[in-house]
Amino acid sequence: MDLKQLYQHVIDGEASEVEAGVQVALDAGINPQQILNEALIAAMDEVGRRFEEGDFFVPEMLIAARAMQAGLRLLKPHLVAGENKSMGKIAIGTVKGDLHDIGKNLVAMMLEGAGFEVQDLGVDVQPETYVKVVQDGVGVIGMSALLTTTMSNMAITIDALKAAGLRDSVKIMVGGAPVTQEYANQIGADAFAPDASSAVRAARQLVN
Ligand code: B1M
Repeated sequence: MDLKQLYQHVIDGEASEVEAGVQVALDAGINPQQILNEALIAAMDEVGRRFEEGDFFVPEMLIAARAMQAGLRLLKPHLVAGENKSMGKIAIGTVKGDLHDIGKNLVAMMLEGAGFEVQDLGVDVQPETYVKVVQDGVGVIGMSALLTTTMSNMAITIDALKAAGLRDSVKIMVGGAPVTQEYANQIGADAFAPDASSAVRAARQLVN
């Protein structure tokens, strides 16, 4: 099984073929990060492109996402470094109105591997939920958004934290495909990360 074939199985939404393909690739000694980037993530980009062009619809996107997640479960133990020292706690979620969770899950997985205690808030996370976790003592929160229409809920969440008098008690990291460093600066986030490995680097800086 080469990576091109694996890439195609993700696009076609063939979960069991994706699982088998990831296993074969791992057994062949292919670097797990390369499997992730060149097959799984690249395939999701292509799925997004086809959706944009009207060749794919939501069901195809969903089936491809499930196939990707099946592959990701197998890759997980190979991607995470397994750091034992606790680096602190991070609560991470996908913002209100947004149901995309593959990227958020990947970031959570890498953070866990780097020794952070991760509280996964799930998807469609209301600003009040972030306020509550900060009230409960979490020092770093992560917000993910995949839609241009939901990005603004990052700013709304930051405003809710300010209104609750909690902005100075928490560090905030943001990310997701439409999010940029410029946007992070504009809304007053403390860090932006374009991908999961940079998210780990940024989180380390935030807790230091
Ligand atoms: Co959606 N969708 N989707 N979708 N979907 C996109 C995002 C889209 C770009 C497709 C397209 O048109 N090309 C488009 C958004 C357009 C826009 O706003 N500009 C889109 C749309 C329009 C929609 C719907 C509105 C479609 C509809 O119903 N008409 C709908 C919205 C539903 C909702 O959320 N309310 C919708 C639904 C869905 C599915 C449910 C079918 C499914 C999601 C399933 C799931 O997540 N469980 C889905 C999918 C799969 C996609 C694409 C194809 C793939 C997303 C993905 O998983 N990428 C996507 C196209 C694309 O992104 N190319 C698309 C792989 C993932 C590893 O990357 O999430 O970017 P990503 O995460 C990266 C980085 O961004 C970063 O690290 C990750 C790892 O490198 N990162 C962070 C992410 N979060 C971070 C947080 C951090 C730091 C870094 O700190 C906290």
